[in-house]
Amino acid sequence: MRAEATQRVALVFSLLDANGNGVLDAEDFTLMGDRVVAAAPRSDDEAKDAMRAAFERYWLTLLAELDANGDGVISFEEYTACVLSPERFDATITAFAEALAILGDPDGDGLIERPDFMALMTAIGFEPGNIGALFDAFGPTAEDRVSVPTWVEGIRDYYAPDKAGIPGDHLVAGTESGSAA
Ligand SMILES: [Ca+2]
Ligand SMILES: [Ca+2]
Ligand SMILES: [Ca+2]
Repeated sequence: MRAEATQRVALVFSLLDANGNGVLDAEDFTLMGDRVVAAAPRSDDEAKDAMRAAFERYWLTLLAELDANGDGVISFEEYTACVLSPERFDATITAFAEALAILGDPDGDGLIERPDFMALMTAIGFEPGNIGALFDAFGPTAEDRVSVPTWVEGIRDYYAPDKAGIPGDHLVAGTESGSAA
């Protein structure tokens, strides 16, 4: 596994632990779903329901695949195993990525505007400076938008164990100097 992949996974674990108890549990994903949906006030109910459902599916998949000791929560050690067999999470991650990107496209034109992107990614917990760097790395249009498929692919790459120097690495950078490819 690439070091960058380990760093990406560690960051996501810390953000997903929304209730801050040190492990991933069902409540984390309810809290996170509510938080992300609240950051998309212009999106319709269908998109919001899909986002909440995607967070729930995300949790149920983690629980089914990674709870090695069967205690009903996912420790960091258990979580890191997810990057070793990404094929088991591919469908869930893809569904999650699509729900998030569609939530970020309230006017349904297939393009994500920077303020919507910033709002959703801030709700998840990423650093604003890093979110902006990620958006730039996606190569926005002259109108400062990125396509839904670009974001979906970016999320999928984020979870890939063999990827380095990808746009998603910007999210891990503590400062803008940490993102060298
Ligand atoms: Ca937790
Ligand atoms: Ca466990
Ligand atoms: Ca749009």
